[in-house]
Parts: sequence; C-alpha cells; structure tokens
Amino acid sequence: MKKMEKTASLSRRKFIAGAGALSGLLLTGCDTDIYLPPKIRGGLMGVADVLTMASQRFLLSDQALVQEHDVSEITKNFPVWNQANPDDEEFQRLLRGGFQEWKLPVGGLVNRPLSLSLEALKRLPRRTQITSHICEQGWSAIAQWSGAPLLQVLQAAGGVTAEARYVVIDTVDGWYEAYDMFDVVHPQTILAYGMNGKDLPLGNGAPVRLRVERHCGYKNLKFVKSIQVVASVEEIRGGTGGINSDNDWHWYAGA
Ligand SMILES: Nc1nc2c(c(=O)[nH]1)N[C@H]1C(S)=C(S)[C@@H](COP(=O)(O)O)O[C@H]1N2
Ligand SMILES: [Mo]
Repeated sequence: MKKMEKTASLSRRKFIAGAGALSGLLLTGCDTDIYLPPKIRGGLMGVADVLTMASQRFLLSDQALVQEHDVSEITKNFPVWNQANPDDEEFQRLLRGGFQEWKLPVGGLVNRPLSLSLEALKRLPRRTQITSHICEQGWSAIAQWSGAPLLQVLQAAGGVTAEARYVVIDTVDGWYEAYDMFDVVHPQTILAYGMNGKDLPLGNGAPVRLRVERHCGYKNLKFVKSIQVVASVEEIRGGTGGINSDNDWHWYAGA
C-alpha cells in the first residue's frame, strides 16, 4: 500500500517536472500536490490539464483573492443555465416547504459528522463577495454572493482528519465535483444562500450553491445536496473527481 502510494506520487512528480519544464515553470522543490489534478489523462489533454492547473496555481500562489467588483457592475439579468429546477420528488417537497426542512449532511473524513439546516448554515460566519462567473460555454456575468465559507462548514464538523484530500459535493440533479484543499480553504470558496441581497433564486441553485471563484461555471455547483470529505476520488463514479472531468472536461477548470 505504502509502496504503491510512493510510486504513484513519484510518477506524478516526474510528470509535473516534465510539464513544468515545458511551460518554462520551475516547480522543483515545491510540494507539487497542489499543482496536479487527481487523475492525469493520457495524451495532449493530460498535458493541458497539468499545464493549466500548474501554471495558474504557480502564478497565483501569492494572490490570495480573486478580483471583487463594485455593486454598480452587477449584471442585471444573471442567466439561469442548464438545470433550473431539479425534477426530484424530495427536492420538490423541500421547495414547497420553503426549505425549512432542508438539511446538508457533512460527512466522510471529518471529526464530527453533522447535518446543517439552512438556519444553522446562516448562523455560521458569513462572507459576501461580488465576483465574475465565467461559463465555459461562452458567457460571463457578475453577481453578489453571500454564504458560509466552506472552511467554516468543515470546522463546524470538527475539522477534517489527517487523510483528507478532497471535498466531494453531490447535487440534487446528480452532478458531483471534488475540490482539493487549496480551493476548499480559499476564503472566497463559499456555500452561497444569498444572491444580490436576496435568497438564492431557484434557477441559480436554491437553497445553496457553491461559489468556487477562479473556476469556470461548471465547478460552481447548484442545488447542493451533501458534502463528503475523502482521501481519494478513485472509487467515486468515473474516478476523475467530478461529473465534468468524467465527461472529458478539465478537472481543474481555471477561469
Ligand atoms: N447542480 C448543477 N450545478 C450546476 C449546473 C447544473 O446544471 N447543475 N450547471 C453549471 C454551469 S455549466 C454553470 S455556467 C453554472 C450556471 O449557474 P447559473 O444557472 O446560476 O447561471 O452552474 C453550474 N452548476
Ligand atoms: Mo457553464
């Protein structure tokens, strides 16, 4: 087991060394884990995966926050894209009840698994940010988001254990994505329940969506259903760490 892990991380290191040289980056001596997606594809897409993530992580490593905008820049009609109202019996029941009975399970490699009501989530420290959403399908828009930092949610669950590497979020409409700890602890990574000063509208992912700034649209999951902390994504569905990367999009969707 130990040996396999070592081999895997060594080959990842070699790969990044090669990719790094290719892009003119010097990553030797760094902890390369934060520069690599969980699974590196073969061929050119694999090279693109590594270069995008490694170069952004490297270049932005001294920039704590993404740009935040002025209220005057907020987009008037923020699009509702893809899923607008999940056709799920339990979700529809919760929606009819104004999400009073909605609960967010937080489990896996946390010290104190728990289930948060919307009220409990709103009682956690709040962050509000006006950021730009960039959809990989060719549009962008600015909105103000309010929510609880994902880090605060994990802390409410007693923090993560030593083996924790990714947070996996599942949604009502069957999407899922994994995020590594760099994105998870980022101050602008929030579980948003407010948009432009109001409750998050249904079409934009009510009652709670993820805002993971600097990632393209599809990593910003709507209709969040559960949160799970894991050591590896290999055994989860397609094994690439997300529904989008399972379908050949980049796992690290840097925008
Ligand atoms: N659960 C879920 N999350 C999702 C999607 C979706 O279809 N289902 N679409 C993604 C895509 S591609 C984009 S661009 C944004 C769109 O968010 P919006 O509807 O608030 O504009 O949500 C992302 N999150
Ligand atoms: Mo998107």
